[in-house]
Amino acid sequence: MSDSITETEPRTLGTSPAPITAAPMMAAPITAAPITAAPITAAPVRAPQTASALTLQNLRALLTGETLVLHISGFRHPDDAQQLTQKMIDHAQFERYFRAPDIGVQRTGMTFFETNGSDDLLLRYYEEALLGTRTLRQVCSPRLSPVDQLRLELGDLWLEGLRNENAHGRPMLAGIGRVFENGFELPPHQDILARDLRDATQPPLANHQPLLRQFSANIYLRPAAQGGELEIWDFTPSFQEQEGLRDREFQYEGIIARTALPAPTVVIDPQPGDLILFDSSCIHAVRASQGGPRVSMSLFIGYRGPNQPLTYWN
Ligand SMILES: O=C(O)CCC(=O)C(=O)O
Ligand SMILES: [Fe+2]
Repeated sequence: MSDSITETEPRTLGTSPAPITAAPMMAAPITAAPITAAPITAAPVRAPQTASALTLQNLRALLTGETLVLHISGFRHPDDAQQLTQKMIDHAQFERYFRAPDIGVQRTGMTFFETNGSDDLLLRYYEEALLGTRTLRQVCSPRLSPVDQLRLELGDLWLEGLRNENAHGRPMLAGIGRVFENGFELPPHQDILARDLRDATQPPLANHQPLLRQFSANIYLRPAAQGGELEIWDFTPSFQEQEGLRDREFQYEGIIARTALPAPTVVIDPQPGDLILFDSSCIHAVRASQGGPRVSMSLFIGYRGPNQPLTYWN
């Protein structure tokens, strides 16, 4: 079984399907079926790993797909997380995602995912990317931005290095802050660069290689007083399967109906200063939070194999 995320997913149904394949040891894949589909009965298979620091061993286990989620507690000191939360709230500018305006989650810089189908937005993304990266660093100053710390630590461990994802020959955004508005969930979805590239108006560079895996990395600065748990399903539907599971209540077509899903494989209640990394092609969601904004910072990490540099972007 191949476990690569391909970049050749069809733009529309029915053309040269090359789905994202299931992770190793997955439950039997469901077939694409619309709203009437029976609930998926994905068996919980891969366990989360918790640790007090990133190591080459726990990083490798995550990258190779052995671990579903890597939870580093105390990546930043809780006091530090509190100070950074205040800086973010006082100095960062947040807005909702252009592509998901009905979801109460706001981010600092505009992300690549939002450029879909628009030349203007793609241009704007690249024009603002470097400024967005630097602004987030500036907001954290004189403290080290948790996103920068993550880049440094990954670079220390991964001898093949770490570089900007560079899909189009221009620096991509590297790091966002996020606030989750009171009472809003981030509904089940997948984050897959191949799909975002397919939706962009410019093809990637000719030498742009597909990723084997993509990870979401989040550093939690201010978790919600109630709710705000991260839910992950050890299940990676293909593009066609995802379309069959779509929740049409939401504007963004990548949202998956909760009613079509079994209980999540893992539910994590992040604490201030924690770092959590997980395979973002697996369905994941954030439960509705109450009691002040849930504040975090986020970065995608790309993996192309043991002898390739890791990459990062938003
Ligand atoms: O905030 C979280 O816990 C996860 C948000 C998310 O969907 C992601 O980082 O891909
Ligand atoms: Fe996500």
